[in-house]
Amino acid sequence: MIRRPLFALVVASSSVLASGMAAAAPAGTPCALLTALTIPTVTITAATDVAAGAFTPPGAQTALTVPTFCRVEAIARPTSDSEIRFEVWIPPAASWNGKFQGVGNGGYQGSISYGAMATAVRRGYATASTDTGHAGDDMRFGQGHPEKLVDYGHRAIHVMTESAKLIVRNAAGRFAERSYFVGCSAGGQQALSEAQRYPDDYDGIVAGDPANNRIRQTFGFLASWVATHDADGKPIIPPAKLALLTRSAVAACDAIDGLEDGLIDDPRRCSFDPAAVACRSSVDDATCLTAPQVAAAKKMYEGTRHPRTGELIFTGWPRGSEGFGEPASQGWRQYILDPVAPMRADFFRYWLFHDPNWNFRTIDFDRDLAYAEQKLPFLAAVDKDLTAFKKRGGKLLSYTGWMDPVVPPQDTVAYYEGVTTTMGGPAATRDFYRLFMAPGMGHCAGGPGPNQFDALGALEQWVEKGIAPDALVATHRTDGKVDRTRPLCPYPLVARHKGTGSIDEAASFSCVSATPRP
Ligand SMILES: [Ca+2]
Repeated sequence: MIRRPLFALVVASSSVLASGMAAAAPAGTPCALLTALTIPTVTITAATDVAAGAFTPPGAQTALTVPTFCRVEAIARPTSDSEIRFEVWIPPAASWNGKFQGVGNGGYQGSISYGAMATAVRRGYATASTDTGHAGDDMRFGQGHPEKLVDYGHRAIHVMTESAKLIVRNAAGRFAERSYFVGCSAGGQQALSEAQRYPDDYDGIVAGDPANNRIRQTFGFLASWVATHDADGKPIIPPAKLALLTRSAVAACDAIDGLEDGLIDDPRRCSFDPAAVACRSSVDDATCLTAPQVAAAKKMYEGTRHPRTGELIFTGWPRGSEGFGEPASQGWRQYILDPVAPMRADFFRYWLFHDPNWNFRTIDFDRDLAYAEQKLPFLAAVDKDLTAFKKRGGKLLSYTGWMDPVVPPQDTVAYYEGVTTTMGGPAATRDFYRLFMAPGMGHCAGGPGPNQFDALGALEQWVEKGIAPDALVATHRTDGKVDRTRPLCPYPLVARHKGTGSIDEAASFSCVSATPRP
């Protein structure tokens, strides 16, 4: 008799306790206490609550607009030579979308991609970025530090990813439900490297204008610099004539795709010969190209061939990419013509030959290429076998501008076609990997073609709902106003005008098979 009420009371208390536990969010660790985590080889140096509003990243002049988040700063040292800085930003439980997003880097820059992190956290993601193990873009960081090169090549992104997942788990009290990686340029290489080397890291990967063929691209930069500079190192083609080349190439090839819209749908179909605008006399004026200028442009299109076998070492740059905008980045100036020496020549000096006095004119495109591919394979991401990534259910969404003057789009297409062959054909590849080519788009952004689109949104649909992207609707803006929309189609499909409706409206186009190339 005495026990009964007591028993009932105990039961009642436990059920209150149980329902209370079920209703509450899983117990996470308060932000400031995350410094106490003991992840092997990782030191958390700071963990601070950041208030919504303006956040000015270290060393930056302008502030980013951010929601409230927990900012974790950390250093990973997977080897005794490593010093990989990374940050993890975690939204509070109420605004977290339950997902994690790793973001990529640009070029050789050793810096945390704060802008991309702000974009991710605004979208509700927990996010992470790393400096890839060095500061700045001076390539001398790798001299005498072979492990730092591996960190930059691929390890830093992986270590960041594994550590960030754990930090998010501890901060939120549970693991993220999905993980995505988003990157363009060097970030596109990192994206493909993750799919190839660390297939378990991400459920979905966005690889934009990927610089994944890094070793051969570096040889391509050098060959193209030599082909476009005179013996004194002066650029042969002035900027105004780059614009002339683009105008002439577009005029010659615009209609080949069946629609005169100022865009070359597929520059591989364009055989514009710069000799068509050669000067008729010895007078060199702004409306024509001299013989050396014609020869230099042709070499840019042709790419770099192996001196002994004739094999294409690295593809040339597409017709249309010469100079489609005023900034040096919208054409061949930034990476080829403006530099006083071949871009990334320090790759050879400090990473390959360990000879600061190396003269780039002594390069041997036979033996030196073989040596580089033997010694530095960890710097490239060119494995065409994505079986493990496909098998774990991963989805890979890639895109590239057909006017990209930095990473030649033909190389991105060649990688996609190589994977298609390796993975068992187009249908077996489309299941998990799609490539969207953007006519008239430059390197990651910009250009006369529609070049803004939500790749991550399309990937989320694919990963989370099984809805594969059949097109990405891209917009082009002039002075902030949308003046053209157009579907980007999964390669090898192309957007074709239906015959009615505005050529500036995506709805007037459908994705169809391209006619075979001649
Ligand atoms: Ca056209």
